[in-house]
Amino acid sequence: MNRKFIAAAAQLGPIGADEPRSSAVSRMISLLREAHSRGAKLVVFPELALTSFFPRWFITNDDELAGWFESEMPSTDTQLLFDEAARLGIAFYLGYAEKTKDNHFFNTSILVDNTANIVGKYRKIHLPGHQENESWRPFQHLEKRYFEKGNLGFPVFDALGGKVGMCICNDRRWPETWRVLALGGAELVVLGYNTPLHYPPAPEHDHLQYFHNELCVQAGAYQNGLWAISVAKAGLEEGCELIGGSMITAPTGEVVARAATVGDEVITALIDLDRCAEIRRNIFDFAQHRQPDDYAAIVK
Ligand code: ING
Repeated sequence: MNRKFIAAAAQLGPIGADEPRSSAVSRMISLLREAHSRGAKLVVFPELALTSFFPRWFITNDDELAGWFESEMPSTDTQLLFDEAARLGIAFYLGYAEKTKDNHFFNTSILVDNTANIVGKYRKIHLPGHQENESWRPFQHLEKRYFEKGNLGFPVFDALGGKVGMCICNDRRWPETWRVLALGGAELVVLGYNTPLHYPPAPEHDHLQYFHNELCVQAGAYQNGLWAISVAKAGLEEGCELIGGSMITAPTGEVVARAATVGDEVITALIDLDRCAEIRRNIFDFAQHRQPDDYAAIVK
């Protein structure tokens, strides 16, 4: 049985602070339909895709902060997205801010199959940024303040005829993310991100943000012999320029599709999960060549 299917990255442009979730959802439904017209069976949306990237603000009012989170999934607004995806027979990845029933807060992603069932959940482990308001910054990055570290590990799920892993944004910069998912059998990793062009602690790296984005994903894909679909929330969002650069990357590390804008944009590519073997049976055959006895320092 061939394991080929068309996959799409559904990049989103800016989402305003006052833009209702229903607006973001209707934009995502338009992208679903565009992806469907190109034969897509999987659509990947960005990190925190329902709202503006609120960790850029120092929020002191607990109710205001809680307003950025979803306490149910699907919610009334997102039910429309689930319904349309099922109608079109499309599986999707959605990033959102999760508030659990027992009052825990995570930067979360879900994998939803083509019958609107949530078949996988991941909670962001590598939380970048800082805890306290740092007034020297032109904008904050308070993920460490607003989210708890993910508590689900790096799980891999049976979907799309193969093994699919998820991660979120900063996770993609850490080689451990990709390797743990590959050791779990992942043949495809899907992820969303919100990455500012300006990095206040090291402005001399601003011109490198697109390069670092591609470097991390291409390395992750090649060094672990897996497909990667990485999707931006992009554009000038509430005064903060977010990079685009959504990509579909092959297990060889080749970028097979790349976004050309910093707005709402669909890119697609034919994914052949069996192509992972070209890498995983050869150069990165873990059983043959990997030497974990010599890697202890990594987990100390
Ligand atoms: N955003 C950024 C990311 O890791 C960042 C934070 C930007 C870290 C630039 C380092 C350099 O892509 C999120 N949301 O993690």
